[in-house]
Amino acid sequence: MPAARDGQVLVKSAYLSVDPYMRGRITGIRTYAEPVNIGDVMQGGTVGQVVESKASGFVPGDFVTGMWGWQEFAAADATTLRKLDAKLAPVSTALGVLGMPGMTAYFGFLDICKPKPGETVVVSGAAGAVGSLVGQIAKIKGCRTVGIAGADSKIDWMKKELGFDAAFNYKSTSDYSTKLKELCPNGIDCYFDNVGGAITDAVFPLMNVYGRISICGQISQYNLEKPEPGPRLLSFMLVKQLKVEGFIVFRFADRYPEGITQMAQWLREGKLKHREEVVEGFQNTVKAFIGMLQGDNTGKMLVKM
Ligand code: NAP
Ligand code: FER
Repeated sequence: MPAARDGQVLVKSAYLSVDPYMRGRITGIRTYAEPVNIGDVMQGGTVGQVVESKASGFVPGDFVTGMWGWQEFAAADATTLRKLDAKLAPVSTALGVLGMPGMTAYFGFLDICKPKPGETVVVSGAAGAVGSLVGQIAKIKGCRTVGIAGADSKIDWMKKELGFDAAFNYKSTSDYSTKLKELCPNGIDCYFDNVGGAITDAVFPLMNVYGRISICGQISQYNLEKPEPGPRLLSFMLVKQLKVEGFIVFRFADRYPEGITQMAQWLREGKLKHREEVVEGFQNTVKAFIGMLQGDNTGKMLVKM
């Protein structure tokens, strides 16, 4: 059991987040962040309750969110914590729709794709934490929305509950290009890419002139031991005059209050739905993480302690 020092609080975890980026953190390779090494605590977003406080502004019982990772208790610096109001929204939403994935959807789509009413938006990974929100934001902005995901139950949910205009299951579809042409008769203006690989290869040739592509994730590639050779896509960028931009959500950190306020308002107004796939028990965290990478989740995958 850790002990809180001055300026710290002792927190008891309530929810742990499992996210695709964690796969990259355990490769031992440094990117913008240090890798998690063997013996380290696995890093990740967390929600918990204050047990003991040696910091002003926090009292036992407060719900907080932070990055203390996969552990049951932690002594966390108060400066790394954000207090949550359990009356405003269930605290687990701080790891999903009102947290990092929500901000990824909001800023990564609106700021990079700059969608206009009537445009066609394609979203890959469309039934997951980020993609399910992107599709709904696109509808709020008046776009025609087409989603791609890996299970019939996910396709049903996206079309019946989330308002996607069309969607298909990439695991039971052999020719993505023909399917996309059928579902996007006016071509594609915006593509929000969560997955990369063969799905993205099929989207590029169907982009309209001045189309915009937001590269959010490439989950189909995260587990590969060597890079996959792919078709050459830059010619499509040239002749269609596309804008393709990758981003990491943390670049928008100073604008999170705006994003959280807007997403919370859409939730209250019933314009935005969200779903959580909750795995119970700390001992099942690794199972939840691997399951998320394999598509077990509809919406945001969480572990409840
Ligand atoms: P998620 O979509 O909730 O969960 C991952 C999903 O990926 C699975 O449910 C699975 O659904 C799908 N998937 C797994 N392998 C796949 C494959 N080979 N091809 C196609 N789909 C596959 O996860 P998330 O947290 O919302 O993240 C979605 C993407 O956004 C990830 O690529 C992640 O790295 C990225 N992301 C980026 C940022 C950023 O700052 N740029 C921030 C957050 C997330 P199916 O059943 O559909 O296969
Ligand atoms: C993600 C995929 C990749 C993500 C961050 C990254 C915050 C960053 C990769 C790296 O540079 O290590 O889903 O989410």
